[in-house]
Amino acid sequence: MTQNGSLVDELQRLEAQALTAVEEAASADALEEVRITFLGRKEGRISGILRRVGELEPEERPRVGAEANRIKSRLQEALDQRQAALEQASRSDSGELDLTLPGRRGWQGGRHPVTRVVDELVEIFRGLGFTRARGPEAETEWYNFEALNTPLDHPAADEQDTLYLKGGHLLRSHTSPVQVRVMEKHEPPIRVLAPGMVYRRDSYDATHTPGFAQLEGLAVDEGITFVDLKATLAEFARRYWGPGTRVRFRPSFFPFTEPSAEVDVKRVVRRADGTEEETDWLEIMGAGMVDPAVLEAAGIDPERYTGFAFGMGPGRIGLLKYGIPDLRLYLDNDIRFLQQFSDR
Ligand code: 2NL
Repeated sequence: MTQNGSLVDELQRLEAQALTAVEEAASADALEEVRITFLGRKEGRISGILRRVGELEPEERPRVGAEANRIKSRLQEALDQRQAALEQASRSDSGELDLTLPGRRGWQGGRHPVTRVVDELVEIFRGLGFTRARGPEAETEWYNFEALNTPLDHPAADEQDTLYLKGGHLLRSHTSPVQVRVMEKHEPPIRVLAPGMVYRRDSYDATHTPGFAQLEGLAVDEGITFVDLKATLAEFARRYWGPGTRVRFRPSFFPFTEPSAEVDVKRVVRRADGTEEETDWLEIMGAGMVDPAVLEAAGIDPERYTGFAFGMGPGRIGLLKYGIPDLRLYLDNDIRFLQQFSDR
């Protein structure tokens, strides 16, 4: 290879290095460094090579000069482009902010309306000494029925009403099994809440869905009477719906409580003109004294302890609270519905 050829080679290696350095320059200052390093008149590396042109035969000099000029202008072009790109970037992320533009709100999730109601109910009962418990949604016949004084030939345990899984389990049809599990594990005094989803074989229409939220409560201790049940639920109702709320107990039946009652409330609502009006009686829950057979099945001595229990549907309470016309709205996950209950 001639002397000439190796100078041209050196120039081309410099060209490649210079173009990489231009692309990697992250600021105007860095870019100016690159320019000085390669194109600087005195110390620049291209000038350095051109200074050695004198070592070549005279007829070889023009080719080196021409190659150097081509590289210089190519490099200048790359420097200009890179400078424009850096300027553009700095303008858009700091220089020309329009401070008068309205802010952009990010998406933020919110609690499902039923979850909101559950949290409010749990919070009120927490103030009355109850804590929240959880348990499996796939249960055994023992926990869902037999321990609750409900024999398997009872209509509730029928395949018509209950969703059975393969392998002998079923989807719990109430959250009572959670409380049975609590009674098995803990000595009284017990004051526990069991909110959660429950499942029944049902139609899917405005007033029925095969899965819905339930919230049950249980208190077991020495000396608990129906008076404690009435006082607890009346206090709850006044904390949830306001001090003027009236509570009514009507006789009823559940296999797991004796005696049993349906609980109704009459709310005071304020009209637009400021005057007040009482609503009709609304059925909000079922309740009763825990049947001694249920205590016994969970390993609690019914001679020593008594208890009360209640169960309500937070979804149903939400219907009243928010004026929701159709239970299916809770399960459709339509963002236009859910957004109305966002926390902000
Ligand atoms: C309703 C009625 C009720 C209970 C649930 C219960 C639980 C245990 C023992 C005794 Cl471990 N009772 N739960 C009692 C009465 C009524 O729910 O209408 N629920 C939506």
